[in-house]
Amino acid sequence: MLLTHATLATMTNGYGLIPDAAVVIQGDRIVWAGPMADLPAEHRAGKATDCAGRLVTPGLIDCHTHAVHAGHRAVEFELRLQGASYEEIARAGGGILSTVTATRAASEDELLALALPRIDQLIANGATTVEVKSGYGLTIEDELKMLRTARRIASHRPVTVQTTHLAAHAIPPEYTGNPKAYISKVALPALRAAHAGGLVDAVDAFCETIAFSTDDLTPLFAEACALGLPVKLHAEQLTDQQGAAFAAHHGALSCDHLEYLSPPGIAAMAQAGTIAVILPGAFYTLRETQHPPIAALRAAGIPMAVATDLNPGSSPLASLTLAMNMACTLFRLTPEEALLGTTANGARALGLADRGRIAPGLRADLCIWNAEHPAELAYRIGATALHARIFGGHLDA
Ligand code: DI6
Ligand code: FE
Repeated sequence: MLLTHATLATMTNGYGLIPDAAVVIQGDRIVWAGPMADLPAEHRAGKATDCAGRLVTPGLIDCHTHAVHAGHRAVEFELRLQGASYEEIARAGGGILSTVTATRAASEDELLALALPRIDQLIANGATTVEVKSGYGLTIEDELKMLRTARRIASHRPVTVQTTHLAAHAIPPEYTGNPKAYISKVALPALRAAHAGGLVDAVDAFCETIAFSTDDLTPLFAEACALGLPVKLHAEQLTDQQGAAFAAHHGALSCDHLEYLSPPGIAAMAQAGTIAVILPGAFYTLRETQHPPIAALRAAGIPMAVATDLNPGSSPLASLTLAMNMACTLFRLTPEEALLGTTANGARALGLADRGRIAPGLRADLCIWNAEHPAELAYRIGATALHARIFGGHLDA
């Protein structure tokens, strides 16, 4: 396949813009990308798709979602608008645990049928790689059910799915007041079984007063390291638990949320090369007022990714371009940082070296947009500008 007359944002050195460019694809790989004038003669013969000046970017990467779950929490949305906080609702047995009840009751086929329309919305806004977490099962079997469902998505839709084990998401009623017993009796055996079944690519946890402490999580992260699985952490979302430093000391791929991140966490992340995943959908939904320390992250040279956090409680958001808009308007990321966050840095947050930029040898996952300039992707609100998407060298029908 040959793309001609594209405005390329290669995402190498910022946007890495190349006007009037061509991209050559063989199989599922990019084999050449550069100015039309330099296109080697042997590649000119391919079947050409004329982009007519349209913007072409890497396929977008959503590195943090909870897209597999049952039920919704619109009633909690109403309660929060009447003044209840996210923590109050969680402590009263709502919140994550209400989604756990609905998810436990659903069959694997039902969960898949509920997840696919959410994945379709992400795809319609340009996603080609989506991370999906467990964490609404909280029994060994229900966590495995969620991970099997996440794996099945990729055989139903043209998208790469990376699965993350998040059994340490909340303490289920059976273990109230006993997080350590929950970790040893459920989270650890679930992790070993998921790993043995090839169901898990990374391990995550929710480090928070309403969930788990770093002390509770030590055996889980030790087991992940022993199994050779990378870790990541929901850190410093609602309070500062020093979770980011804990995760960074375990070589974490990413720390996510980070509204209450403090200087020791920033230093540890910089030292470990941990990516900061910015989730403006949760900040917006919870009407949070504390901003993640963007300027300090930038100053420390910590790469930032941007994701939807698609989930029924704190972020019912299924558009990466809208997440990019929110990251700019709410947190003052530049549009260039926002697009790096859903491409090159989103890939790094998942430990994927084969995507996120447009360069020879990388996967041919591309978006063709009805746009002239890459800043348009973060600038528009709620209207997708996607013209076409290429996944693994195949143009979507
Ligand atoms: N933080 C979040 O924003 C999501 N999980 C987490 O640990 C929210 C999950 C939910 O409210 O259902
Ligand atoms: Fe999350």
